Amino acid sequence: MAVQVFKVPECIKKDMKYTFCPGCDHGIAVRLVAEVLDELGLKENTIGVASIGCSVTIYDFLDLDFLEAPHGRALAEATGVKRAKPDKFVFTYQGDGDFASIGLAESLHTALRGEKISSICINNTTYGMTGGQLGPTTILGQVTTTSPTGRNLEYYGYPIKIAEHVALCDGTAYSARVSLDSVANIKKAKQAIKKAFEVQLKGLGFGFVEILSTCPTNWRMSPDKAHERVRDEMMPVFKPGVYKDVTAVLEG
Ligand SMILES: Cc1ncc(C[n+]2csc(CCOP(=O)(O)OP(=O)(O)O)c2C)c(N)n1
Ligand code: SF4
Repeated sequence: MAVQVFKVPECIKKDMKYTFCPGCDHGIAVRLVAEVLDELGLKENTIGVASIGCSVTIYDFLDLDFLEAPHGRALAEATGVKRAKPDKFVFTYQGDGDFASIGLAESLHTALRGEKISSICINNTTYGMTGGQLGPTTILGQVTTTSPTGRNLEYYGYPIKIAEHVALCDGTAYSARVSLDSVANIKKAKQAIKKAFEVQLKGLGFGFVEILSTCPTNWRMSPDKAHERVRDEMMPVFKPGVYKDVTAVLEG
């Protein structure tokens, strides 16, 4: 039987220890970003902006120029970088709390302005780094450390559907939601990341991918059970799909 050899992307530092929790989907997402940067030949021309949350450690793994932004301000910082250096490829890597709670204004206004930036947002329905509190994407009924009896509609309202909101912004060129719960969906996630990066390279506007991800530690689940939860509880609420793609209009 032929043995398949997986090439480690050039962008990934070779001497790094894995620091995410076992079974966390952040690891897969970072790997996909690295593969796409390699495939598009962007390693030498990229500036990444890391946010606050478990997402921040992306700059430990990728051999790229990186800035760290205060919590929620990644896209404001990325806007400054892109405007000062329009020839650079600029992307952010953020958590859902960072993107859609403290940073919601920065995020949507970046999309409304049509900044030529790409953004990856990890939706794990909780504040991972700080211990699993209720966040903007926590599902109705979900137990968290700050909603021990489950998210209550009357008290907390509904979770935000980020990819749909980003798609409604006129400056958005691409907005999609993907999942990492299966090999087939991981492949689709990579295609979506590539699209979100390509719309920036074509100067078409803001590119966005929301990635449904696991947080086995704070969900108190095994990695397998966590992926089951993504399928059974998250995907029916946060439906994967492409919510906007201006290239489909232009090309099709
Ligand atoms: C201004 C500010 N407020 C609050 C915090 C504390 N804080 C650090 S990480 C974080 C939540 C991160 O959650 P999320 O963005 O969903 O990312 P995850 O860790 O789940 O990947 C919070 C509230 C902070 N660092 N700065
Ligand atoms: S706390 Fe959750 S999101 Fe953060 S690294 Fe651990 S499993 Fe991943």
